[in-house]
Formats: sequence, structure tokens, C-alpha cells
Amino acid sequence: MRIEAAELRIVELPLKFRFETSFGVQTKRTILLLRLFGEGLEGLGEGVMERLPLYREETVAGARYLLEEVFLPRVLGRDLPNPEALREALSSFRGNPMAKAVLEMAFFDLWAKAVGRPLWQVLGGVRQAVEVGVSLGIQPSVEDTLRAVEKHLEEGYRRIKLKIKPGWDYEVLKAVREAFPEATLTADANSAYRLADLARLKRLDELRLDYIEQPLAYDDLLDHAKLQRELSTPICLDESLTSAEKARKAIELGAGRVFNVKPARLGGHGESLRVHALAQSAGIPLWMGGMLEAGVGRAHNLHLATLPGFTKPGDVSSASRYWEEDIVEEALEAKDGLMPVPEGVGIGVHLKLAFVERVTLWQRYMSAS
Ligand code: OSB
Ligand code: MG
Repeated sequence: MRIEAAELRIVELPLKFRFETSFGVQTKRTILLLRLFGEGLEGLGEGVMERLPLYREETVAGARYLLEEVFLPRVLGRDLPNPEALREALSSFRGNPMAKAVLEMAFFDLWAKAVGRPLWQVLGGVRQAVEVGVSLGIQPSVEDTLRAVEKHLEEGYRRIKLKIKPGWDYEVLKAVREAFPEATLTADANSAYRLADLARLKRLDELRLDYIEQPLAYDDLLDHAKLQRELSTPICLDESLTSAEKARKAIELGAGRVFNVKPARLGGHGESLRVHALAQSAGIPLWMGGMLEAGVGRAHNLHLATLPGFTKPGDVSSASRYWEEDIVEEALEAKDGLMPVPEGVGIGVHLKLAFVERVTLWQRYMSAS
């Protein structure tokens, strides 16, 4: 597959809800969008990095710089036989998995289209719909939280994840557990605690959470392993897992019993497949995370979540929860807690170009030679 041209955009979409986590409040998303062109086909990729490094270290501006000045010039005009060759072409550059993932995932889409198959089949998926839950931000009150949980359970979501932080944890989770004794509940701390908070975290053990997500530092494995030895609730790693190597070390240390997979955080689908294989052999259940994606990123996540190791409900909920209008034609909507995987070749979604134009803040077209 010869990569003939690329179009890189920054688009901005207002969120329908205010999304508060331990690291801040999001009211809109600033999204890097990549269209890769080759052999008359188009592959799509979407960035998940934020304007500010509050979740991981990467930023929209940094990723745009790398894609525009470094990664795209490296691959434009080159004939790359498969996604592994693309990974190889970028392998001398350290880190920056999110920036690399924009390109790698767009190339996977293009490649799947070239071989005429849906992406989920190319990746080795085994189902055409994905079990999903929702991730609920920190609400103004416990009452608001109970209402939000009830609404989403009624809509059929199969797991409720609540964002927590010190001072907004045990009480709100206990109220939800009492109101919904049978619900599958989890909590996501986004790195808001330290090992010194052990006593506070141990109180959560009585609430029958399915897991607690990334309680400690965003790049830590060792302290998570120490904490896991003290908690009966399984720890799920999110922020700390940025590569298959990190996953291998997490398994060896016992830093978590569940993994959140976000292909964009891991550098793309190829690296996610390696994490999937490691987790399968270690008996670690996976679930598909989310980063408030628009239609392109959401479609990519759905395709990957069809692999057999994804045995817990993912964070890939209905696009209409997030956006008045999405950037793709296809409606990505859950029914009874199941998200159907888009049909057709590649990721199976198509950009609404007129709408994308309207929400574009910046764009650049680059071609080979
Ligand atoms: O930690 O999983 C997270 C959103 C932005 C950054 C980090 C996270 C999240 C979510 C939202 O939890 C999941 C979603 O609905 O896309
Ligand atoms: Mg998380």
C-alpha cells in the first residue's frame, strides 16, 4: 500500500455534558483527524490527546507537530506492505504512542479496505457487537449521581463506572451500591491517590466493585502492585499501560488484575494485539476504554473490542450521549447495552465532510513528492 497523500485537521466538538474527573473538567473535545489516501482508498484516524497534558503527557499541539513535521513526511510516498512495516518506519522515535496511533490506526483502516475486509476481521475479532457500560463524570451531588446511574441502567448499559477522587469516593459509591445492589459498578480515580491513602482505598473493598481503575500515579506500576496486595478489589490499569512492554511488566509485578485497553494510548491496533496476547496467556480480562471519541475513534475501538479477550463491558457508549452531531454518517448507538460494530470494509464509517468542514479549526493537505 503506497501512501499517496494525507489530510490532517484539528476539529472541535462541544460535548453534550460536562465531564468532570479527578484531573479536570471537559466541555468540548479538540480532535486531530487524519485522512490517509492510497490506491484510490481513504483511511481514517482520530487522536485522543487533549490540549493539555492532564491524562497522559501528549497534547494536540505536540501530536500535530510530530505528524506534520516528522511522521507523515516519513511515510508519504512509501509503499508499506502492512501495518507492521509502518510501525517499523516510526520505531526510532521514542514514546508518543497517541500521536503514532493516529497514523497507525488510519493505516490499518486503509489496509483493511485494500484487502476488502472489515477491520474487526483483519484484527481477529470473534463477534459483531460489543457489550458496553458508561463512564459517569463526577456529579454535583449524590442525588444527581443516583439519578444518572438509574437512567443509564434503564437504558440497558451493562456496567456503571463512576469517577472518584479523594473526598468523592466511599460515600457516593456506597449510596449507589445501596440503591442498586445488583448493578455492576466500578470506580475510576484517574491517578488521584497515593499509597498513603491505603486506608481510604481499603474501605472500598466492602462495596463489591468489579474493579478500581488507575488509583495511583499515571506512570506507576510498582505502587499499584503494592496496593493490589492489600486490596481485595481488583485493580484495573489504564494510564500506566502505554505499551506491550508496560503490560508485560505489570503482569510480572502483579500491578493489576484487569486491563483497560485503549488502542490510542498503546500506539495503535498492532500494539493492542500484543497486549491482548499477553493478557490472554496471563488470564487477565480486558475491556475497551474510551476517551470521549467522535465517530472515527469510536468505530476503531468497536472493531478492536470484538477480540475474544474483551470479556468485560467497555466504555464505548452511544455517540448520541456525547454529540449533538457526530463527524460520521453512521449512527453508533447501543441497544440493550450492546454496540453493533459498523458494517462494510475497514472501520465502516464515513466522514460527514460538510459538517467536518464547519467544525475544522485548522487543516493541512500533504502529498508525496
Ligand atoms: O480514564 O477512562 C478514562 C475520558 C477521558 C480521559 C480518560 C478517561 C475517560 C473516560 C471516558 O472515562 C470514557 C468515554 O465515555 O469515552
Ligand atoms: Mg480511566
